Amino acid sequence: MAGQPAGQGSFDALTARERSYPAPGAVHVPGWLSPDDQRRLVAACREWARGPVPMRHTRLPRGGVMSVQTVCLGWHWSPYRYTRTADDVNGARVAALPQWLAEWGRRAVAEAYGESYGDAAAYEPDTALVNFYGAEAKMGLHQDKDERADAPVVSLSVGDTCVFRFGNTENRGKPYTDLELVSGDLFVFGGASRYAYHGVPKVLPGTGDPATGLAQGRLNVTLRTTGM
Ligand code: MD3
Ligand code: FE
Repeated sequence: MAGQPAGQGSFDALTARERSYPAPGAVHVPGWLSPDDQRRLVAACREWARGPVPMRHTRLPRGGVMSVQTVCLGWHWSPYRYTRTADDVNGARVAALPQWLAEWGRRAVAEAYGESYGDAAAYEPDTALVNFYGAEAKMGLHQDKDERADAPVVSLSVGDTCVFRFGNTENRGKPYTDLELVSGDLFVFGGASRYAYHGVPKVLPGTGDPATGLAQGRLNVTLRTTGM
């Protein structure tokens, strides 16, 4: 910030959340998406939510429905597989994963891992899951293991802050770490963290900035490589 007396530090710097490495292969980069990028992502999600496959609460095999609403790009995820058509919704083929979003994924992997990752330019996500959380939505602890490739998962969050629970690779129990995911945050999960249990125990309503285009709730977009 301009006008700061030398050596005093800014309020921003005192409260800035720093990059962290909660586990091997897991990188959290707060504020990675600019306000413009967040607005662009919200606007795109709003279009994807309309179709060709509408955003909906995924039905679970035993009769439940997820509290989160989801729409997929590239491949359609339904418990517990990927298909090209949304046979559990309207049978339509999902929209393509746009090049610009795959490019954000490559930039995310490159910036999160730096030199330590083999070839971020070769990271080619082929699906995105767009999740919308209303005030009451949650996601229980689970592993993402329906992909046949072990490439990293890139997670982008916009809107209300949530509590994100990041666990171990063995079971749903402890040890786990709770951290907040704030609008604009990037998280990359690769290597030893790729099959860690994780979930969203709660959203903190009213914490998002309506200037993103999202008046309420939380959006999370994950980029993945299905290996299909
Ligand atoms: C850790 N989504 O869609 S993103 C999911 O905020 C999912 O909507 C959550 O879990 C959300 O499957 C969490 C963070 C995340 C995503 C994928 C991971 C963490 C991960 C894959 C492996 C390990
Ligand atoms: Fe997940």
